[in-house]
Amino acid sequence: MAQQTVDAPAYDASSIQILEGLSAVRRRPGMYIGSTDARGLHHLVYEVVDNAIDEVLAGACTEIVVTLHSDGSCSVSDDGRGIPVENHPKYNRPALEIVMTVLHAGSKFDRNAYKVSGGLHGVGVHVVNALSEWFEVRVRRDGQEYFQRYERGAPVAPLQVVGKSDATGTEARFKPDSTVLETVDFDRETIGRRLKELSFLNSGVTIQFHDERVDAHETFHHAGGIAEFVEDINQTSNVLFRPPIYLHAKRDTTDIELAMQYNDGYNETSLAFVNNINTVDGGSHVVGFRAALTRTLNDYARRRGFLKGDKEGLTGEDVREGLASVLSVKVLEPQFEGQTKARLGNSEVKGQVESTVNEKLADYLEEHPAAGQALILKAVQAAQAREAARKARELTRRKGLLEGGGLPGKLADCHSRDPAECELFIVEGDSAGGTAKQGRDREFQAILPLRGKILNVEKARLDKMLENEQVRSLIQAIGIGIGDEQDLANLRYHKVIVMTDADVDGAHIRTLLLTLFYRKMPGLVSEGHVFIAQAPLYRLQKGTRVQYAYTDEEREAALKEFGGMKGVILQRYKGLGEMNAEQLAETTMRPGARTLLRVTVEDAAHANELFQVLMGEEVEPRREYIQEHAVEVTNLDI
Ligand code: 0RA
Repeated sequence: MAQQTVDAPAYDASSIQILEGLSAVRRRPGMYIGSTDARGLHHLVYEVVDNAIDEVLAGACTEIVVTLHSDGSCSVSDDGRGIPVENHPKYNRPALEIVMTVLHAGSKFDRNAYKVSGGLHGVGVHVVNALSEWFEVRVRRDGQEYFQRYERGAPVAPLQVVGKSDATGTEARFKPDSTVLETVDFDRETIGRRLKELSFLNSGVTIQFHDERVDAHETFHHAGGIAEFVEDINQTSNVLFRPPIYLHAKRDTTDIELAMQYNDGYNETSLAFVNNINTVDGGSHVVGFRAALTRTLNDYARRRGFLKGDKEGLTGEDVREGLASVLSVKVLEPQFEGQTKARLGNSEVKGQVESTVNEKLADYLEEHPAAGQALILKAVQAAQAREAARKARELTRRKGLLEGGGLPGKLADCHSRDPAECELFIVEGDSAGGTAKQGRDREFQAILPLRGKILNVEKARLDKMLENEQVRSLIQAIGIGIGDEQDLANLRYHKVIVMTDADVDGAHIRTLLLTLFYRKMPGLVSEGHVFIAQAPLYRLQKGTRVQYAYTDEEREAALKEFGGMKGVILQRYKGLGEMNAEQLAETTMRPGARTLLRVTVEDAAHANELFQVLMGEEVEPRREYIQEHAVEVTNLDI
């Protein structure tokens, strides 16, 4: 069939406006997608996927297929209604072209009531288009198949009819532009996590995910919705009751869904979403949920005689110990606040969530006495442990543990007293510790060697943790305290650097340390003070020429540079202890020469999964998992 042009727009004032809009996006991409790093890159994928999810919310779409192609492009196809193609009177060109090129065009078509706008969300497909080397869109609707291609945001030809089709839907394929983005390398796991999350949050959809670069394929479909999400979070834990508590209600125009289930651990994994956006900084919906949980469980505990009348009752922390929960609300006009726009501001939502949870959770407890008793006993025990921990803290305070009263004997401190320039290297074992001491710059680099097992904090409460010598040394050296008595202002080193062997044991110790920081000194991680030192895996020498390789790929590249294996001495480092002090300094410790990775905590659910697999009983999957996922880090050269 001959290709047929739908509409041939003249090059007029409105097209100039459009091009100006797109070049504004290309000039300041960060303003639209937050940043131009990996996070910004993945934001492009989420933007297109969110548009397909809007079709799901409108009840018009059940299948989404996301593909990472070998040519560096990503495609997202859906079986929704298809982006409208009819002429847009204001611009006198097809609506599709307006959606693809003009600010917030999508929001003009009222596709579903619960819109995501503001902040970094719902910026519009045109932003993805503007930041793509090319973008091809294929729309099936009204019996036709339409196609248009754009390059760096501008259409290269008018919209065309390319065939007939009984189906409806949209297929968008784009190649991110490496001249405006720092990285164009999609991370399968990052994208897969978000797609999985979306499939829990929108139980009717099936999302297929293909990574053609490595021939990996996954299908996400969770008819059980957020209740299944909670089961997934708890999959490696011992749960106190099954199935999770689930409630769903509508208050005014706000749609409220909550699933929760306790496990026998001590930590909380609670996720909250507003219109499918993960509000990591909480907000009014979370405040309402927490207030209702504390109030309802206290009422129940008192009525059932679990709390004596004179006792002060259960605190919020008590009732959230061992809690896994997913709260998903849909709000008509969400106001996202905070620097990363990850907190819900709408104050009316607090009361709506609070009254819903109060009412429905009380009903649940009446109808499920066995589950009620199990969870209330857990909270009462948490309250008792809190009291024990308070006493333990008093004791340790008297011993001077928490307030800089003395430093651990094994610490080789630095001279400088300016925390901003000071660095603490946490090293595995006395022998590597000795080498690090010789190799350091004692002016600003301190060394703390740790010996033996570090306590598994996932399984221990504060009072038990403080009995562990390694943990006490760390707390003393770092200086900010522990538990709810932390003060980041007392941090003694602005860089806390974990330096472990590049083997499985090293990865294990590293993960234990990061678990400790993440769980017990969260401010240290979120403020970016935790780093991982990257030690080389190989040393290559030919004559007087020496080169270090940090990965197998680098080793291969170095061998090539040296002109092959001939005459090359290749040394594989099995541990830090095999390097001499000068080598360790020049490869791993000295600013300017070393590579540090800054530890970020992106995704509480993901971190929880890692820690729980790590702490599980099965050794083999655990080892594999640790090696594969050891830690979420972003590269940072210092
Ligand atoms: C505007 C209006 C309608 C649908 C869409 C946009 C739409 C956009 C995208 C982006 C990816 N997939 C999409 N699917 C649909 C409503 C159309 C109607 O009412 O028929």
